[in-house]
Order: sequence, then C-alpha cells, then structure tokens
Amino acid sequence: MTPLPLSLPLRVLGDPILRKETTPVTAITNDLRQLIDAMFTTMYAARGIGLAAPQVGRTERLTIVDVKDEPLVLINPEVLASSGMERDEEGCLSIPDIYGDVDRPSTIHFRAMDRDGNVFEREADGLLARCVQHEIDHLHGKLFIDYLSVLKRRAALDQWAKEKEKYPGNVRVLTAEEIAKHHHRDEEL
Ligand code: K1U
Ligand code: ZN
Repeated sequence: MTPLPLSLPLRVLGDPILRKETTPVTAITNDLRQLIDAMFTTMYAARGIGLAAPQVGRTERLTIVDVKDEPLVLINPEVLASSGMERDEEGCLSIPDIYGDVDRPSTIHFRAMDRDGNVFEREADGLLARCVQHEIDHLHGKLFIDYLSVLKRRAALDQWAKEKEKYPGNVRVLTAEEIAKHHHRDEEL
C-alpha cells in the first residue's frame, strides 16, 4: 500500500521565506512530485483553494490550486495577459483569520508546466483567476495585505499582532483532526 503523503507545517507571516523570490524549476524529479503530493494533502487539510511552495518552506517556483474540484499543478507559472478589474475578499493560509478586499484583473491568460513537464496555457476568470494571481504573487514574495490601503493594512497588521501568538516560530502545524477530516480529497487525485 502506498503511504499517504504527509501534511507539511505552514509558514506564517513573519517567516522571511514568504518574502523571498523563488527559483525556477528546471527538472521534474521524484522529490518534486512528492512535494506536490504533500502540498495537496496540506492544502486540503487547511481548507485552502491554493498553496505555494514558500508557504511550506520551499523555494521552488511551484504552486497548486483547486477551485471547484479541479486540481492544478502550476510549475514556473506566468501571467501572459490580463483584463478587467474586480474587487473581492481574500484570505491566506499564511495569515490565518485575516481577510481583506483586493482589486485584481478579473480575467487572465497564463502559462505553466504541469507535473509531467508539459507546458500549457489557459484562460481563467472568477475565483480561479484570483487564486492563480494570489499564488503567483507568493512565488515573488508578495502577499495580499500588500494591496490594502495604508489604513486597512495597519488594521490587518494590528489584528495579526494578536493572532500570531498562536504560531510560535512562525509555524502553523495542522492538527491530526484537520488532516484526517480532509484526507478523502487526496484519494480523489
Ligand atoms: O495561498 C493561500 O494562502 C491560499 C488561499 C488562496 C486564496 C483565497 C482567497 C482568494 C484568493 C486566493 C486560500 O485558500 S485561503 C482559504 C480561503 O480563503 C478560501 C477558501 C475557499 C474559497 C474562497 C476562499
Ligand atoms: Zn496566500
């Protein structure tokens, strides 16, 4: 029986890795595929719709998303074109319980590589477009709070100053209950 991929600890705001540029992936190795599997386990356990490598302490230019039961692996993703503008609320698994309205292009055309090394291009709108942009930002050290107005950012950071006490060492470890509850999503992959 294949062992279940492990859930990884999440890095939260304050960990310098969240502000670093990532390194492009040059080869799809078994280690990278294992990382991808562990990232899906972690994202589902945390009830997220996206997760980027720096959020689990890694520097590879890699992110995953799953909006509406369509898991996507995006390696070296880039937005090629965008249009429209929409404001909607965002959260971040690395800034738990903090939310804010962010303006982003409503439609994007992006390119990425999948887990088999195939390059693909795709259009996205709605929540998928928002999520892909949020995740690509993570790969360049940018967080949704960076888009907030000075006042709203200050309020979010004040709130975070209290929340962060729950995460010593800037690490969020998911509980066994959280992992067990969402493990069925992995089996669908
Ligand atoms: O990268 C991350 O931190 C994941 C983040 C992605 C994201 C959320 C909201 C808008 C854009 C991108 C999350 O998944 S946080 C969980 C969450 O807020 C959410 C979950 C389901 C639907 C909508 C939001
Ligand atoms: Zn995030």
